[in-house]
Amino acid sequence: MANAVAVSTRPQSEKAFQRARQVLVGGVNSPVRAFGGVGGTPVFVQRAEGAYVYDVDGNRYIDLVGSWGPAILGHGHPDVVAAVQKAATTGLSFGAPSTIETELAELILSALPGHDRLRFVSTGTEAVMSAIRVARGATNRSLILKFAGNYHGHADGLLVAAGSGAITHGVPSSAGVPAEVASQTLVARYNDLSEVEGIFQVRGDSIAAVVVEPIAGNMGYVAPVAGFLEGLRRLCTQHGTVLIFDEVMTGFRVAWGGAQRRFNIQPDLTCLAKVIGGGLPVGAYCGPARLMDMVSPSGPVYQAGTLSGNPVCMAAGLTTLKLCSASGFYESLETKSCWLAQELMAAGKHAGVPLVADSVGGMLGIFFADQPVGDFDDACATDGPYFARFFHSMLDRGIWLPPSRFEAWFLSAAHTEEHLQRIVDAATDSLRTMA
Ligand code: KE4
Repeated sequence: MANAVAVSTRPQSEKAFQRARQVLVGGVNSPVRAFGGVGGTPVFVQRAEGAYVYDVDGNRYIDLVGSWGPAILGHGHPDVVAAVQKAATTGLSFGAPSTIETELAELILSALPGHDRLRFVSTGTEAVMSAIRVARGATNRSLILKFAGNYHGHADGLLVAAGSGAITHGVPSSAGVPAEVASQTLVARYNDLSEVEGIFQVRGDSIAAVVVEPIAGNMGYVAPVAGFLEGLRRLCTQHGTVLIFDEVMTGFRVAWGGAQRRFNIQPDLTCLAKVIGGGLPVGAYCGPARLMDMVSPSGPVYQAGTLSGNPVCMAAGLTTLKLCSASGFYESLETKSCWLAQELMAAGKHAGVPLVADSVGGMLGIFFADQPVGDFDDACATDGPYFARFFHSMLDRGIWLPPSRFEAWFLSAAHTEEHLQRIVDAATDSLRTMA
């Protein structure tokens, strides 16, 4: 078998998992890592370097998870590691302002026209929940509108028809969220502008915010159809609703800045995380001063965080973004992801297996389906069991895919043509032997 590492058992991962689940809920610290979407025992990682992760059994894998997006340079980039080490020698956390926070904020805002204020937090969840609070404070309205299959972190009001680990584990609407909270969240079908228009016709003047993944990556990879995002912009402007682009995944992943730069659409607030932390915990929300200066201590919307703007995390993020700003960086990633998506579709065709793939910038995704996937229902209708078999077949061939069909795949600057060819060879072999 091409690239076969002939791994069918991973005794050290098995052992590690048995021990972990005695003390860690489900043996993991984030549900999607538990392999619930694909079955089997989660693989425990020993270390990661460049395009590779190494498990505790000594197996090496080409990594397409990329820590769910942050590892855009590849794992353990020496410049990022050196910056983190240097920052750590001057203290791990101050609980006071430091100039590197300003430096990273200036760099991020320079990539986002129309945004002139930013607040760092520690996760994407915090970024989105805070942006929603700003929108509610600015409009004095309560309702928010999200899209089925979009995932915006685990704040109560957003765990309604959520994607990513929520749908992977079969709970798109979480227990523990009071009905009165969930009732403040309206849900529409992604890419269905007419449904959104209908909602706005009836309730538009009560909607504080529309929050959307401008390119969806949490129901698998689903691109916006032409006119969808533009329509959201028009409706929000018309009704005085705040348009929030959740670019936690797409920010500095699909372009310098993010999806809003690709589509030339101006949201009112932008949420970021993942790449801007370079692998350390950093999130951010940003927008024009007229909105952001509502946040404490400048305004009445409260939000705070002990480790927000942590200097060591800032060093990782600043070094990462500086390297991403190099000329041709995103073009090179896009060439790789586009080639890989095309080759995977060709492999499916050759094997007689219905497989659709799409890509943008440094992210891509596949579905085992015979037509393009445009929304959450389509994604849920794709062949989950087949994906699970494919996942394990690829893992046994040394290719680490995200362990759920409801996730996007991530490439890095460290993935070479040889790595991509090995992914295609492993997929070809898997599809042939699985037929
Ligand atoms: P965090 O709170 O996990 O940092 O970010 C939440 C979030 C918000 N918005 C978008 C668009 C996101 O994709 C995420 C988190 N993404 C998932 C992967 N699909 C994180 C992986 C996990 O939950 O372990």
